[in-house]
This record gives sequence, C-alpha cells and structure tokens, in this order.
Amino acid sequence: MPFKRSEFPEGFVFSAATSAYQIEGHGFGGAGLTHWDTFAATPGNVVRGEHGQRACDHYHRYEEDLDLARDMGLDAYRFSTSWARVMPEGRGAANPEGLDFYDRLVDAMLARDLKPQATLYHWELPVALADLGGWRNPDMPNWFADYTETIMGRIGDRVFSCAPVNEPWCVGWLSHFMGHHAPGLRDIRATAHAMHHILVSHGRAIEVMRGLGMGNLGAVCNFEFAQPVDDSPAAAQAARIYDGYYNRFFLGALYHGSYPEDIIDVLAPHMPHGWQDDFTTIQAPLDWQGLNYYTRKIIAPADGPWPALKEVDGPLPRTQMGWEVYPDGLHHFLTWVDRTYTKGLPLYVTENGMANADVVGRDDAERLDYVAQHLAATRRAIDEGAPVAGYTFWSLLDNYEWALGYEKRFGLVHVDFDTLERTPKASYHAIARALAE
Ligand code: IFM
Repeated sequence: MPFKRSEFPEGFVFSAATSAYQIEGHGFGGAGLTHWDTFAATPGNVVRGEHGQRACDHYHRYEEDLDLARDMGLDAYRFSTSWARVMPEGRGAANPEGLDFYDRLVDAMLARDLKPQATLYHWELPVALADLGGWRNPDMPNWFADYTETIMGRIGDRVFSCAPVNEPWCVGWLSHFMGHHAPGLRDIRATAHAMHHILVSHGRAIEVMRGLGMGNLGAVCNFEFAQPVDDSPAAAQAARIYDGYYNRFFLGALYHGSYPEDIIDVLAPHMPHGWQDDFTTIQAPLDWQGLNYYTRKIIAPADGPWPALKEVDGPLPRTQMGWEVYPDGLHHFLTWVDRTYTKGLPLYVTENGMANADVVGRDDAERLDYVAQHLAATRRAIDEGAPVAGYTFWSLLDNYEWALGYEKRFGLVHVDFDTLERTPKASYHAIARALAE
C-alpha cells in the first residue's frame, strides 16, 4: 500500500486532475480553434504534430471517466473548462453546446459524490484572441472576466472550488520566453506583458466569481526546486534567479503585492504601462493556494544575456519526462509557501505525479513509489504545521502532454489512443485500496 488515508487529517481531499484540451477532444461540440491547434500544425513545435482534436474523447466518454474516478474512491475531481469551447471566438457569443457540456459534467461529478474542482484556464486560448496578441494584450483581463462570468454563471452554483489560471509560469514564461508552449514566443517583453496580464486576469476572475456569490476560490501555481550546481556564489545566484522567476514572481504579486526585486529590476523596462497600479486587483483575497509540483532542477551559471543560467543533469532517478524524482522539494514548498506567503491559508497539492512508458499489464511500481514518496513528504509538511488540505494526482488518464504529444503517460488509467479503451493501471488499483482502507 503506498499510503494510508488515515494518516491524513480528517476531511483531507484526495483528488485526481485532468484538463480540457488534454482529454476532451476539441473537434467536437462546437469548440473554437485554439492556439494549441495552430501551434501543433506548425512543424517542429509538437512531437509528430499531435493535437487535441480527439484526445481521449472525454467529451463523449465523460461518464465512463467519472465512474473510474468514483470507483477509485476519490473525494474530488479537478477539471478545467475550455475558453474556446465556451466562447469559440473568445469574446461575444457563447456556445450553447459547450455550456451544456460543462453543466452535464458537473452534475455527473455530483451524482458520483465527487467534488468539482474547477480551473478556468488550462492553456487552450481561442485563436481569435491569439490573433489579438493573446496574453500580451492589455484587454485580456476584461475578456477573461467576461468568459468567467459566462461559464461560472452557468456552473458556479455547483462547483466545490475554482482557480482562474493553471500554472501562470507555464502560461507566461514557458510559452513566451522559452517558446516551448503555444504561442511559442521567445521574447522578454512579450513575457513581461503576459505574466502581468495573467495575474490581472486572475484577480478580475476572482472578483467576478465573488460577485456571483461563489466561495472557495484559489490560485494554482507550479513550483520547481532550484538547486545550485555547486557551492560557488555564481551558482547560488543563478539558482536564486531561477527560483525568482519560477517560484517567487507569482506568489510575490498575489500575497505581498509586489514582484521580487531581483526579477522586476530586469523586467521593469518591459512591463506594460501602469503595472504598478494593478496590485489591488491582483491581490483579490483568496481562500486557498494550490501547488503543482513534480521535480527539481540543477542550475548552473551560463554565458549570455539575463538570466544567464542553464539546467544541468542531476544524479537522481528520472521519470519518462527526464525529470528527477525529488520529494523533498514538495515538503520544502509546502512549508515555505505557508511560512513566507500564505500564512495559514489552506494549501492543496493540486498536481503531482509521474510519466512512465506504461504498457497495459505492467506492474507500475515506479509510479506507486513516486506517489508514496510525495505523499510522505506531504505528511511531513503537515506534521510540521503546514495546513495542507488535499492532494491531487496528475493525472486520472493518460492524455495529451502538450509539445510532447501522446507519448508521455501520466495517467493512473491507461488510454489506448487508437481504440480509446481505458484500462486502470496497477497504481490505480493500489491507490483505490489505500483510499478504501
Ligand atoms: O500535463 C501537465 C499539465 O497540463 C500541467 N501541469 C504539468 C503536467 C505534466 O507536465
């Protein structure tokens, strides 16, 4: 058994996550084109040019998928709504089929005693908005607020919790500075604009949802532990910068009303006009903070312009993603976030899991070990006083791993992408037994 439910506090929420574009199938139900469709259609961006037009066909198979979540003994299910499905043009008319789908989906969760944990944006930006500059456009917070009102006006009365944006670092930095995700930009000014507009959009969405009478609203950020490659001051400085734009930037804005000095000193000339006046919006009060955690990175100084650093290989066992398994990082973030930023606010591990080259029938021992180690790290943090209220497995199903296509398998349930057959893995069964104990 990888863990025991009874080792966690009363009411601790065990959940599994997916996201709209990664599983639903955007070719169905009147969803608009997204910037992931155009990114994938451009050679060199996505392995084998794979896209999410069919994905796991969850749009048609959601009942079966939610049965799997219920039968595993989960308390909740973390899902996202697709902006492009709800508003195919990003603005203006809503797609009635899209609204009906999320209505059915939430009711289907409730019918199975699964708490619906919603996210408003998990990366599938409608192309009509991408054409207008996407997250670089200062009107994004207004458009995001309208989208929030439209979808939460329909399902907000029944969701257990909601966070506006999944992993602002990925939406901002990974997509606009590193160019690994749509829209595939590598530009410091685009990055600064996007990171700020994401945060303002987050705040506007929280305001809209409060206005609708919703509660249990939070933010979901991702974290990576930055380990200096050696004891040199230069390595320490490089790791500090990595930690700054990855881990401290978004929390600084949300909880301290400022960006970390070491990062904003560099980004300031590239920030949108009047950015200093937006922190009241960004700091709309939250009810919980979500942490997505997978790995650490070993950071070394490098030549070249800021941030003048590079990732180097570390010695620990790795997942199919090439990511080192480092559970101490999760313990670090749960205690550090509580101490430094959120100070008693409930924390949720909103994503954690590993990719493995699974085939049906394999024993899946690596995934179970990964889960056991990270749940033990979570428990240690709780024992030391971190107010951790839940843990979410990424992911319920094998799915579309963005630029890496369908090859990286994070699911507790195997999906055959030819037949779409679902087969629970050994980890699914072991976790189900642990949750039932
Ligand atoms: O698949 C992604 C997910 O969309 C966001 N968090 C990390 C996961 C694994 O890379």
